[in-house]
Amino acid sequence: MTTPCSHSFTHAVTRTPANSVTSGLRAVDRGAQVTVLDPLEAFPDSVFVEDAALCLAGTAIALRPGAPTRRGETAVLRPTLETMLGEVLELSGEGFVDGGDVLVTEDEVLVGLSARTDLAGFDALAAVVTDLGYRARKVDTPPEVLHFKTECGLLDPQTIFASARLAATGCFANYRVLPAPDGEEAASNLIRFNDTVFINEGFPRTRELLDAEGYKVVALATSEAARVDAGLSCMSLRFSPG
Ligand code: CIR
Repeated sequence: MTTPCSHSFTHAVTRTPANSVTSGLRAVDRGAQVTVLDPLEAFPDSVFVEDAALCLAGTAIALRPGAPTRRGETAVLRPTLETMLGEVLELSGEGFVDGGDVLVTEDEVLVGLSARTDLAGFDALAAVVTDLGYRARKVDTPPEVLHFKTECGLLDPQTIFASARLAATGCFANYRVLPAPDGEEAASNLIRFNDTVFINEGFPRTRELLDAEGYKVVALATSEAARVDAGLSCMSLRFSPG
């Protein structure tokens, strides 16, 4: 016979969580509603939803991705945007804009000209965001960088985390810039989502720097996305419906 003990057991029962566990009861709901769309086999880069639309001030703007193989992504995304945000605004003309080239701050929309985003695209987007109450500013993306936001991300209304080479272009002159540590430029593409800063995993000095600055940091595994030139921000559209 085993000796009785209040913390000694030989069996336990548990249950695999249901998908609906996200709707479980809680005292305070601190979460966000995350919609995971179905995969689109016809569009190999469609997981990078950020490039096909811009959500701003409770409104969705359909973008026109610069890569020919990505142009159809916007049409497939549009019904979801309409359901969640109502009427989707369109770009006039025939220019191109990838969402990865668009950094939104409190009152400004910085648009990096790049291999994917051209001047006509900037002009069209500038007209739309100006109507929504933002200033649009055209900036440059260094030639060897895919998207403007590949090397920067907003930490708070005044602070931008950016690679030294992007900051050196002077495009963030009106902001406080935290430079990415040398060798950790790929960490620059981070996301501030409510009180959390999500960073790409594998950048210990970036983590240390942001911890020291008082940000709540969560690192996510993105090495598979990096194989197709992508980082964190491109895999979501973040918004609050108006
Ligand atoms: C592309 O080249 O379009 C994709 N393989 C990667 C897109 C990454 N998007 C982003 O950084 N915004």
